[in-house]
Amino acid sequence: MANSKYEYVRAFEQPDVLLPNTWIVVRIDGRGFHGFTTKYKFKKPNDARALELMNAAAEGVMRELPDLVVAYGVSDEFSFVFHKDCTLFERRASKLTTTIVSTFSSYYVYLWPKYFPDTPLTPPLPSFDGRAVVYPSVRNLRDYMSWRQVDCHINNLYNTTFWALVQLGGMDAQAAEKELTGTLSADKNEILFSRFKINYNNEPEMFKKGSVIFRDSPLSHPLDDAGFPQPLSKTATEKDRKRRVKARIVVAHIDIIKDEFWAARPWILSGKA
Ligand code: DGT
Ligand code: MG
Ligand code: MG
Ligand code: MG
Ligand code: MG
Repeated sequence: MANSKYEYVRAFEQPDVLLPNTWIVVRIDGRGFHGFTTKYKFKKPNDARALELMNAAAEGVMRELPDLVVAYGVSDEFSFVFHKDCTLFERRASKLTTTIVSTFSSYYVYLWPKYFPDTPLTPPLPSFDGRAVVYPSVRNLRDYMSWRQVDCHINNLYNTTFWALVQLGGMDAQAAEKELTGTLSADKNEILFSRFKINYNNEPEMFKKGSVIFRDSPLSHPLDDAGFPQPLSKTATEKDRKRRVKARIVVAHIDIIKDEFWAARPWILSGKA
């Protein structure tokens, strides 16, 4: 395109390239979902259909962006992780974030009728915000993931107890809140069991653990003796990409805080050295 006198406006664009060699996490979160979940009468505190819809939308995002290695979702939020070697969109934060947000939102609306067949969506339609944060080490990344899963556990135990007091115990919201002020996890477990015969351990795993999504792919990057991934040749890299695209995407409701999950699936965080 020929230069025009208008061309100078390009200089106003600010670069937003994320630090190289760092794990990129894009977290999206439903906008005003307090109201949205009320409007569509989501079951409290957890609506399995709604959570499955979130998971299905996230799976669509994973499918369309093979650079994503893992995702974790709870409530109205999802965190998507790009490998530290990812070069998609030259690692521009706004391009990565907006692509994930819009792909996720499209899938959420597209898949809605499958999960809520009797409840058509009407405006205002669901939307999501998003942000990108980089983490320099696997330790930091895993601590981030652990932070979200601990949050899931704390909130779910609180909400499960709160709604038991209200729905089964006939308390009003204020009284239930007061009852729970200052209680520890053990106290909430006890309230659930002694008053409502609910064993928290038997609650659905999706509610207790949230949802982790990953590719069920064999280790594509061999590790050296020190456990560092070996660099791949160009053809091997291309093969790996194809494998990623074809890999089955798995949704699981399991612990991602302890080492087991990661140790059993070394391909998730391995990559080009
Ligand atoms: P925001 O994110 O600042 O735009 O505002 P909200 O209202 O989305 O707030 P947020 O994201 O902190 O909290 C999520 C809301 O969504 C919270 O009110 C609980 C609700 N929510 C999420 N999942 C479920 C569900 O499965 N059932 C019900 N009833 N509510 C849910
Ligand atoms: Mg919020
Ligand atoms: Mg929200
Ligand atoms: Mg939220
Ligand atoms: Mg364009």
